Amino acid sequence: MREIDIDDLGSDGGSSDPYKCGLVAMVGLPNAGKSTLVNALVGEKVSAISPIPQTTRTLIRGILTEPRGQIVFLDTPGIHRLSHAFNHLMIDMSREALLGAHVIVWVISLDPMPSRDDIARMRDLLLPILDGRPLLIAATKMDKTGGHGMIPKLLEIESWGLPAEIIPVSGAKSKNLDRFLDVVFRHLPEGENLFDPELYTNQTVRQLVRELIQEKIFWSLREEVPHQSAVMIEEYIEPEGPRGITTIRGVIIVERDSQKAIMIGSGGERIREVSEKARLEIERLVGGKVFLRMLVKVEPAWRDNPRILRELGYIGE
Ligand SMILES: Nc1nc2c(ncn2[C@@H]2O[C@H](COP(=O)(O)OP(=O)(O)OP(=O)(O)O)[C@@H](O)[C@H]2O)c(=O)[nH]1
Ligand SMILES: [Mg+2]
Repeated sequence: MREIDIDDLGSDGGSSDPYKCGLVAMVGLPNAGKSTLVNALVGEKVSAISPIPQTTRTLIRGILTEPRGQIVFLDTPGIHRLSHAFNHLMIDMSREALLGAHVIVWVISLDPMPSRDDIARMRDLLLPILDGRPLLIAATKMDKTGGHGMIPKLLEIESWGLPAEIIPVSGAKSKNLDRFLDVVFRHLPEGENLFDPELYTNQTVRQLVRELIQEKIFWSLREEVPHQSAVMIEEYIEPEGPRGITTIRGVIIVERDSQKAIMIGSGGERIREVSEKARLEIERLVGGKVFLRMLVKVEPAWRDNPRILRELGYIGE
């Protein structure tokens, strides 16, 4: 997390600028690069990233506090076409973020660019609900286009005629983020911190752990298995002393026996790989040794089952 430097306060001649604070919804199509951008802006991994669309499933808040103000970024599930109840929930979460935000950022991938249909769908969703609020376009993945390749793509976005300032950025390579933040701060309302400035997310450690394990599943498996899986933390025991071990027991839920076999892998190879990769990141998160044990369980049609969706925290009590 960025430290607040007392010398910085007012040292840029901007001491008379009011302190700003607000909610900034980051929305867009699946795989656009929203979570990568939020993590880069906040400087910590608050949200899982993967090459598979629909990685983000819940509303995740990434908090950035600077001498000039506090931004609460709302990372949202990508807006996609609907099927399961679970997918409807994901879209609802994006909509909820959109309705409550002070600034709306449409994250658009420069490479690959979205299709015409997808652009029209997003525009139809966003424009009617702006209600006078500022819309920004974060044209991300600029590192993939090369300097010259970027210009025609930015011009194309401009030709869509949206009432939005367009800022090219790269979440993966942390490019142009300062400029992006300047623009966001310009549009934020005055206000006091919404969250403790020490926090970089409002998620609990358990939720961050779940997000990290889910991310490793997305990276280790392809096709439909990751989407049809979910992680539950059944037991989380804090270490006894400063050098103690955090014990975590969790379950990966899948929909069918065949998926369970894939998730476990031959001789347990796959589940070991997922657990090992997750464990290393969780150790970094908690700052100590971790014992992580994951089991795989079949729960047919869990994505349409309100009881399980509630247990997983995807819907409220
Ligand atoms: N080269 C490059 N790749 C990026 C950048 N941002 C994201 N990616 C890649 O794009 C893929 C999707 O990134 P995510 O951040 O998970 O995208 P998302 O919009 O959060 O996706 P959903 O949660 O599924 O809606 C991953 O493979 C990222 O590594 C970028 O700035 N440059
Ligand atoms: Mg995401």
